[in-house]
Amino acid sequence: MSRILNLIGNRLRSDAAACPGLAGLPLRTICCSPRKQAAESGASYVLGKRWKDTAETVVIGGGCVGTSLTYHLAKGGMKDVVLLEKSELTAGSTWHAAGLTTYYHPGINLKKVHYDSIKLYESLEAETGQAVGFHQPGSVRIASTPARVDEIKYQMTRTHWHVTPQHLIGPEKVRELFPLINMDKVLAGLYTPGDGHIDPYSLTMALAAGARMYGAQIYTTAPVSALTPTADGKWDVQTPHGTIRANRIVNATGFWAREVGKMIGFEHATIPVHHQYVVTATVPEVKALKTELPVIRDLDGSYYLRQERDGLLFGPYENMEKMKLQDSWVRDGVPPGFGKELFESDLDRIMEHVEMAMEMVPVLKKADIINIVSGPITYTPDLLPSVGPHQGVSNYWTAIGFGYGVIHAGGIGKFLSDWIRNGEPPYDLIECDPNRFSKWVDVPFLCAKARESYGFNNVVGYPKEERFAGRPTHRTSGVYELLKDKGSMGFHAGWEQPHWFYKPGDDTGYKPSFRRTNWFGPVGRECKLVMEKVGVIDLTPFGKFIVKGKDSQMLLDRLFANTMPKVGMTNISHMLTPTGRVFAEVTVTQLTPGEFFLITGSGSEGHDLRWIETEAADGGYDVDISNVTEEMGVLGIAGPKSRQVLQKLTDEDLSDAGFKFLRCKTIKLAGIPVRAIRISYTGELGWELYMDQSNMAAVYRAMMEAGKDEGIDNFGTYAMSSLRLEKGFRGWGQEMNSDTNPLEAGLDYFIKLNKPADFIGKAALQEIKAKWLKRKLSYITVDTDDVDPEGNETVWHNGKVIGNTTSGAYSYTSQQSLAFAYLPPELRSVGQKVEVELLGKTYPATVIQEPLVLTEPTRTRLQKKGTGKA
Ligand code: THG
Repeated sequence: MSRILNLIGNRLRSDAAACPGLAGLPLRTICCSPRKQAAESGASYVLGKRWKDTAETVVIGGGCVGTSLTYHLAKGGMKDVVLLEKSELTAGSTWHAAGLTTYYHPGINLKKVHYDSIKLYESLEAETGQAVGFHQPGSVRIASTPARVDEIKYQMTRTHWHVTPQHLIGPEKVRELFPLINMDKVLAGLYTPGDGHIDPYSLTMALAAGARMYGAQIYTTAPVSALTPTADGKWDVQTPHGTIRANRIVNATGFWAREVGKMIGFEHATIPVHHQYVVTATVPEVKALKTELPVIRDLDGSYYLRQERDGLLFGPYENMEKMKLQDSWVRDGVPPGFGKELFESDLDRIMEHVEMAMEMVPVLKKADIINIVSGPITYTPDLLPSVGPHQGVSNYWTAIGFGYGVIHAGGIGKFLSDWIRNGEPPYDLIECDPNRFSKWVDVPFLCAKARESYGFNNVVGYPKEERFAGRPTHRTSGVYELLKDKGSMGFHAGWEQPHWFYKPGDDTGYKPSFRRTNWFGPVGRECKLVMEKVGVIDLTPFGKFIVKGKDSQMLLDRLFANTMPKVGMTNISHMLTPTGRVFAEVTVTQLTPGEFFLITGSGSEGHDLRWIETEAADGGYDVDISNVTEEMGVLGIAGPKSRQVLQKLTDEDLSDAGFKFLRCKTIKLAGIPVRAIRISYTGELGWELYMDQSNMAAVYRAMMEAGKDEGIDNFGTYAMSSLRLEKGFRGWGQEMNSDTNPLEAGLDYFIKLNKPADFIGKAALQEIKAKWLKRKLSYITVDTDDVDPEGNETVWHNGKVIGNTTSGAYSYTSQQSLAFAYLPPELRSVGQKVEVELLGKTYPATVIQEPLVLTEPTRTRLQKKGTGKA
């Protein structure tokens, strides 16, 4: 180690001034001084290329992401695709990236992105004639604690129903694959063949070559100086060489994304962080190897390590206190002209990880470090990129916030190109929707979250993971102060919402686990409360919109597959994509003639709003759309005694005849006006009460006081999830999303193919209906022990993968584990036995009839029938 430190002291500088030192950078890294290529004089030519005045799509930013998008658009047949790069291709974060590629991603959808990237990178050289330096020695994620082994098993069941190959291997196999490892701490490994690394510079050049080959125009030294929307929804993209009129623009500008966003009034949620990696000189033991070492990720040491020529390269992720943010770039802007430059390296900051790496791979102790690269990479609050059309403006798309740009570039370029060309996303990628962030993200939040995300890069990924940095934001409901110390809070779209509540004797706080943990008992208590008495829940995070105006009914009839409710009524309606998949699930209420109130889940506020606004603008509808999410608070009250409690606070007739299921009325509760809808996602008798945030505390206190005799209490979202599952209610983003059609999701009841309006997706759905469905949502019980399904697990039958769960929970009412799962039609009849994989074991599961527990309206109907009153 002292040798390394000496070397650092004497030889190492990796900032731009020490440019010649970069000769030791990985072979494929090019010199850091930009080629001095001035634009040719005259406005109509740039670098010898004729300037185009118009374009179908202008992609701004020539890193691997922007170049990949340009390649895919052009290859997909789009004419007039232009890429504008302010200095030269790869400048920014691409050129200094470590270039790792992996099939692994803990998310469900991102696995597809990684897969598409790798498949593209494998074939790009043959297609473009440009070498890309792709090495695929495989990778091993190393587990050195029992929790890690569980994490691997947890991840495997989420992977088995994908194409990605993955193997849980023992320590001996780890050593066989990576002979230089010290086995002391190795318990197991997750081996992924096909993983490796690629040369980001060559990759970008190959994508650019491909893009040009398919007809795209790439201009370098073409910085965008202004973006001006035109009256017809297009953009004037201004550069020193001239202006391009574009039908759409895509911001793919990496750490410049905020600067470009500001040109049109957005503060994008991205921030540069300093990422360092260390490159060694030749290591004799590495040189002596016959085959290239796989990439290893020492998760508890929090670094990746791979072979670089005959040496090693390793990159650590420091913890959130130590990591370095480039927050001055957020506050003051990126220094003009920053291109192929690096930051001053700082070995002290990563010393802990260097030591851990030397322990795990002892040859490192003798290795000479020839370079430490410290470059800016962008982070978002949740480490996922922001990819897609942006809400609030027409024809502006983003592909920004990539912490792992090289592995995402290929797949995201394809995803976005498909979406742009086809008008709908090719598959669900809601976690990367740019509209998951909006004005509630401020700079302190962004900084706190980027720190946390960076520091937690290799943290154990538990189900129901909760992260606490930067909370609360200004999105707290009118009862937050009353509830915040009473239970465990969850974070949804910037809001704090209780997961579950504490009682004396409970083991409190956030105790994550792959198995049932401290909330398991208390959530059962809350389910019982709602099933037998009455509970109150803060539902403020719902996204809430008002759509009104002359054409409102016409617009909604076009957007939704259900018939629009009459005045004073509510229904559940789905927005479908043109190919008939479920883009959104919304409850719709007609408040007054032509005035509609739309309510969606917290995670889809901006996602749904953007879709509605785009259709309204593109279709020329005369409507007024407003987002009332923040000003409006929501309390849910549910349970057999909820009517009795509410009735004490109002003169309004709340009887079943006076206030029917799925009706909406403005009533006064304890003298306070609230909009009440008789609906409850618990399936029990209940109301949702919409009111001004400032009235929430008073209404909450009045209900708690009025309900004392009935045993009223709080419940949280965990109980809600279990209760809705018992009733067979589907959840958007789980049972249905833009990967599923409503017929396979069993939503037929809400889809009105015979309604006169030609709603989006209708024709496609008619076609789907005429065909045989390959899979259908099924309802299963799972015979587990101390672990419950939570969704996305593999379903097996006779040793074969036959499907996947979509959500799961323990049903306290029926005392068994429950899940929804997609199964092939021949294996989904009631009584069918299948198996669900959980933490490396398969558990017996049985297809059952829906629902397991009757909902209140159904129960009421049945009871009435039973007593002959129906
Ligand atoms: N409340 C409100 N809006 C919402 C939700 C909510 N929007 C998003 C999401 N949740 C919508 N999901 C549902 C799904 C089912 C039901 C309510 C919201 C429901 N279904 C009954 C059933 O299936 O039996 C009634 C259906 C019917 O008869 O039409 O209640 O929770 N405001």
